[in-house]
Amino acid sequence: MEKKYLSAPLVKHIYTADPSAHVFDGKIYIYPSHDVENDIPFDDLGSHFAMDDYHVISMDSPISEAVDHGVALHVSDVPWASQQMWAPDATEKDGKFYLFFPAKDYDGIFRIGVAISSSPTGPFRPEAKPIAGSFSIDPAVFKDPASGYYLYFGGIWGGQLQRWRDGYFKSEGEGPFAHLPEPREPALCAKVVRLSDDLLSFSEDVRDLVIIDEEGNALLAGDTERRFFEASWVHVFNGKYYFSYSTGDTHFICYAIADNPYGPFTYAGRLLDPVEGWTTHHSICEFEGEWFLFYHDVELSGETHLRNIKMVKLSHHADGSIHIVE
Ligand code: FUB
Repeated sequence: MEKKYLSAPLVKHIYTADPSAHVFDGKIYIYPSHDVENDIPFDDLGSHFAMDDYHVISMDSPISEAVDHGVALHVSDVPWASQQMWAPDATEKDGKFYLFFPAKDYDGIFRIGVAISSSPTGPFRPEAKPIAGSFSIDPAVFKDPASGYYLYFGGIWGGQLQRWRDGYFKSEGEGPFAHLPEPREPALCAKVVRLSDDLLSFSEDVRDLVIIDEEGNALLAGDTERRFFEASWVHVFNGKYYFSYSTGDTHFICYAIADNPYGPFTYAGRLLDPVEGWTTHHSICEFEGEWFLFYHDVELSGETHLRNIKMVKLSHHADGSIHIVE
């Protein structure tokens, strides 16, 4: 059967994934992972995602050409990082641009770092150390007009979230399934924390972002079609906070809604069906009153670790629910 795709890759000369999109000064800026070819065997820890730099992609409008601005940050420029520059995000404050990125430190533990630039396209100058108290992957920075900047993060399996217990990294036990809760236990939560005024540190203890069902019960670890896996994102629509995320091994992008940035968030449904490739990771961005979903699949390569970013229109129904992208 002939394959049909909903939209085309935004760039074709490099492999890109995990697109975090924002509008700065009237233009769209996308902060993706930069996938690279390698010979590392596939495993459930994502070792084959062996990226070592970031490029920033910009678009004057949703129908404009996507422009690659070259290397914005390389792992060799980050004193604390050894490998695996996974999904980043960025924000703007007082004319400066802040790139938040996860990478493994020299002990093999994922941490989250910040790098700063005077331009949204970089180059970004990294801080000497990761954010104190940071761990796991997939940072998403959210600017709440009402209350400041928040960082959402976390990912299970290769993202190591299950290995953090009581503030310590459990080094014993190998493999993605070590330390995961039992199916009848509450699912592991994404994390949320308010950032300091300079955006370089956490201003409070990291909190669990709890997703509850319609009866108010926290989702269980065995509820794999709804529980959080990775790829946090937050947007605000009609005064409500929408937390969207990947369910990982069941390949959905789902969302949950709250009245405040911390939650609890009530599960509300799926917004993107499974794409071609194992991973799915997205962002949601408003441009001149229209909403867009940025996502990835593997149309260009057919290989799970060589992805390409795409975008498509997204619509909210009158009741606040999101029209699923199939
Ligand atoms: O790109 C590496 C990892 O794959 C990301 O951090 C996850 O969200 C998944 O897309």
